[in-house]
Amino acid sequence: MGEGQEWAVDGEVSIVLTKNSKRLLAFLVALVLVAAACSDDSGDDEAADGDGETAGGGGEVLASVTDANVIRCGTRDALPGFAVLQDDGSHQGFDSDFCRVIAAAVLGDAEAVEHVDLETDDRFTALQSGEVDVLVRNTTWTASRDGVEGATFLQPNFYDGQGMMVAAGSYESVDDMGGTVICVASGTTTEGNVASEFSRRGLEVEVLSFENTDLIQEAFIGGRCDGWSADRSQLTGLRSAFPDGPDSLTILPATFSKEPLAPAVRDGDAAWAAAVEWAVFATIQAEEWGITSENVDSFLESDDPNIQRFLGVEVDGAVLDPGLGLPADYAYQVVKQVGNYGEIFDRHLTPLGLERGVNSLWLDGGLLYAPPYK
Ligand SMILES: N[C@@H](CCC(=O)N[C@@H](CS)C(=O)NCC(=O)O)C(=O)O
Repeated sequence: MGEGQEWAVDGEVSIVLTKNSKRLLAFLVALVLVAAACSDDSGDDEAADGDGETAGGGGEVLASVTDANVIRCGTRDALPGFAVLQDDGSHQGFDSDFCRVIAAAVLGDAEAVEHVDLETDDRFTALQSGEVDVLVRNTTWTASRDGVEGATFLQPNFYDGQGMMVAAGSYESVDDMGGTVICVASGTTTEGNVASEFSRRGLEVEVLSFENTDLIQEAFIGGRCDGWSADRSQLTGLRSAFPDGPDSLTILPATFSKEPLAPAVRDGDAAWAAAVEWAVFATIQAEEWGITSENVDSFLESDDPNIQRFLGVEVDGAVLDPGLGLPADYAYQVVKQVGNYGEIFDRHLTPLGLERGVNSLWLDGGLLYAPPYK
């Protein structure tokens, strides 16, 4: 993508015994059908053992999270706008709120979250080892990570792209930065992208990698870095909190990668993955219907059966249970306790000057689209 160019890209089945015997019967019929469908699935053992079983793949994490009544969410403590540890010990930010979205959906309590601070380099090990149940940590979904890190990536909560930040007045374009030193965080997509981008432009570069952003900032202030490269959203947040003030830094116009930042869970638990993913979808769908934390109660009286189902209201004498292992009112709890996608964005990212851009709803030309809850 060229300089100055606009960036425009692009269940264990959870059986809930209710007094409603009809519903149980319908469930058992569905279960038999699923089993039949699976046995028909000749030659594809992997599908039968995994996602092919709909709400049946794994479920251990979903069960352990429910038992513990808390979600251990891998995140960060010093990323302005996304996840910042406050003096009172709470976490504030866009990613922190998506940890709460998952807790509100699964446990009905947005505060049932243990925010686990992870260094960039340690995040996949923490996920693989079970130290955390989910990662919501400005983590880019890539093929290699999907393939070798034992991670299942879900609906991105922020579509980003990599950029370059420099001292104001020092450089106008990446093309002017041949032979410079660029500072990045280690264990990130950022490192490799800098090398590829400079090579693509026919420029020499030295990449200096640091464990975290505090160290990058120190090096930058100490004059060791000509440029600081990271996801644009991060650069925006970091610039806003820069000790010499935001105006002392410029983010160059070029965006030179796709960085879909997505929640990730450990491979092998399709039920847990589905629960997390549908929690994120709820924020998007709620925004599409104009349902907010403020007005959600009025929607409980909606005449629209789609909205009623979404909020866990009875339609034709039954509450929809799609077999995701989520409580019927999960979307209501997400919106009521945390808000819809737009509210979360406005709370944390709009104040930084970030625009919705590709993170707008599909109806507004963006990439955010939730499948129907039916
Ligand atoms: N999205 C990229 C970069 C994510 C990342 O970890 N960035 C670093 C560099 S800004 C970060 O979050 N640092 C926060 C910190 O370690 O303080 C990835 O998944 O590799």
